[in-house]
Amino acid sequence: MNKTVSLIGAPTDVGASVRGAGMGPDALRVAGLYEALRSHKLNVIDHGNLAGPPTPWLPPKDGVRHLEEVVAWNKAVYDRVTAVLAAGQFPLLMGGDHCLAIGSISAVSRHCRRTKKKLRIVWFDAHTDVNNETISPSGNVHGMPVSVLLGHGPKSLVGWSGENAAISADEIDFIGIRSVDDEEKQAIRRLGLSVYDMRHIDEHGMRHTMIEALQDVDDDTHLHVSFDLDCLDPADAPGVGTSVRGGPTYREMQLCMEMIADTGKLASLDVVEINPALDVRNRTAELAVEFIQSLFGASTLAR
Ligand code: 6HN
Ligand code: MN
Ligand code: MN
Ligand code: MN
Repeated sequence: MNKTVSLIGAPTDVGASVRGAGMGPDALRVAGLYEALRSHKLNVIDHGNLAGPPTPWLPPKDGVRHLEEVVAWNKAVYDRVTAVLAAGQFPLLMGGDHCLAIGSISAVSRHCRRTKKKLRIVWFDAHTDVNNETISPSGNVHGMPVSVLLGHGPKSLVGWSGENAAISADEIDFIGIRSVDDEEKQAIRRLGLSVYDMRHIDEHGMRHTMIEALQDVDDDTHLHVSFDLDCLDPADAPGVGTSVRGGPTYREMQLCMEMIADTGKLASLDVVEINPALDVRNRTAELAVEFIQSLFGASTLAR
């Protein structure tokens, strides 16, 4: 039976620093995500967009911006991802900003525990998103999801998977990192996170980096990819709110996607931080669709 991919739109910028990521789901639809997946012989269901509160656009309170609205959006994501996984389908979350990974990965974590799968996460990003409400320089929750998933953050966001920590530090690898806040650096060290920053990629090459990141993926693994489009170089992906120069090249990123497809273990995906208001003719969403096709096994020669 062919795999069924469920597209879940979460049109919000509630955790972001600039407006516009809420248009991400439609940008991906306009770029032909549904048709692209269908052309790879996948069943695809577009569930449309989840509903949630508007972004109030207020300053942080107790170190966090829009906590109540962030909780509401993530709850909607958590419930839908849970339902899609329970139905035996592949959840593809179309964000929205990266705070939504709290809901999606909490649901994935609970599912893995229930089905006795080993969870592995690859986090593609320019940033590590491991701030919390006491150290974040901005209060924007899109800079905090990893910390929350590790069990550190506002009470109303922590513990959704059934455990205080949805994931452990050894279950996540970061690729493409080149912007980390000062106190975030200390948190990374304290937590013992595997961060493959751009210097590592420059020195060892993307192939070697991905071999390391994927080394303990086995038959019992549920592999989750959290793909923040600002991981890419802004020359290729200008439509993001927090761009940082010096990212992986187009070919390096294609190689990542192809190596993940080769594992055959990809089981859930977040595609986040696409901001059409900052983009040039939907280029970033179109690029995302290309990479998603590679994640699902498109390759130059094999069919
Ligand atoms: N993202 N480290 C910065 C902050 O505000 O915490 C930027 C975070 C960016 C988050 O792109 O998903
Ligand atoms: Mn991110
Ligand atoms: Mn980022
Ligand atoms: Mn590792």
